[in-house]
Amino acid sequence: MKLGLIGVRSCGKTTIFNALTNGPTPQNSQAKARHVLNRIFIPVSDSRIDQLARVYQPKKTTYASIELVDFPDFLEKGPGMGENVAEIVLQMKTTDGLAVVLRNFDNELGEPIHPLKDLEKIEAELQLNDLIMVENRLARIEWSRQRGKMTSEIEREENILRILAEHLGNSHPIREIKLSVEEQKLLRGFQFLSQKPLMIILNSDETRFNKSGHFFEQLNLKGNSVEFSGKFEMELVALTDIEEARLFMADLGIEMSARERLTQIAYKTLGLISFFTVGPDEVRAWTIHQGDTAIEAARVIHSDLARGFIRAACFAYSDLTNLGSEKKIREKGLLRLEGKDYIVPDGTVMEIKFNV
Ligand SMILES: Nc1nc2c(ncn2[C@@H]2O[C@H](COP(=O)(O)OP(=O)(O)OP(=O)(O)O)[C@@H](O)[C@H]2O)c(=O)[nH]1
Ligand SMILES: [Mg+2]
Repeated sequence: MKLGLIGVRSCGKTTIFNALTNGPTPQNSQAKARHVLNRIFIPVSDSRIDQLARVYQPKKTTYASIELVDFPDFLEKGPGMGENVAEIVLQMKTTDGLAVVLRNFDNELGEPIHPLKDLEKIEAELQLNDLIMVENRLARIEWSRQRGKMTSEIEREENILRILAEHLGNSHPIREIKLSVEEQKLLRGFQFLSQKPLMIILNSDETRFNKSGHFFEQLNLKGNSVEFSGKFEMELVALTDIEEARLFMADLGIEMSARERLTQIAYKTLGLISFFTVGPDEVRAWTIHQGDTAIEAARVIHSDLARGFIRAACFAYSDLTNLGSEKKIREKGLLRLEGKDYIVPDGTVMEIKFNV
């Protein structure tokens, strides 16, 4: 899963990225000059994995992870950005979801703080990008029509694109439109930005943190929201004394680490769940979407497992904690063999039987 950090200029994207890694990434300024994007895989902490590791004592324990990409301000079309804007947009298209960072701190220029306006600006830009794509495609379809090259499939595409164009023209994101499975398929290739799940990170300074009350509720209506104190939390991760860091966090009323808060909200917004594979070599968590089937889960592990899929041997993590061992799970008949269309529930321990 890939998550993009976006936002207006200097809202604190890189600061938050650093708070989610282990402090400032040294290549930042150089990378910025070369327009190389900062990326990192963030482990998804999960006490179930810790418990599974205690049971199986594997050589290696691997948490699920979310890839985070720190995007520069893509509204910035100033000198040096030029074709880079197109490149940035292309990269943004490859993400599974977007997290908009909103400035809630005084900046050096003393500009007013207006997170909602910044959010609207970003949303408008995402929609504009999509609208341009839709209109270009519609123009090409029209050209096909004039040359007598229409097919029923292109006509269906045209119909749905017209709906999108109207919707976008009225300043609504594509994610608000209910699409049939067939329509989703027709549109998948466009990778529309305003179709991507969107979450919000309110980036507050220490004096504003945890004091947004009603406003934060308002923000939550626009999308799943979480509050960070980017600069403060970036300094926290640099502390080697964990107890000291905990005290600082408690002082500000932060209950979970930045990583935990981010991965939780990403899971919620993207509709993600975890399943587990276990054994003496490795205990590992994997990320899939709610509603994904056993074969889709197999594909996340390796395409060969999906290609040669025979059955998935499954049991529930909760059965293991209740009964204490896999042996007891077998005795109780709670180890099931499921086919490729089986919808995998969160917390399933799974072994894919396959043949290639
Ligand atoms: N007081 C305060 N300042 C912050 C906070 N987060 C970021 N800043 C400051 O805001 C400035 C911009 O931060 P960056 O993290 O570089 O912002 P950015 O969004 O990555 O900027 P661009 O990539 O240039 O668009 C820096 O001077 C930060 O120190 C915060 O939580 N509180
Ligand atoms: Mg930055």
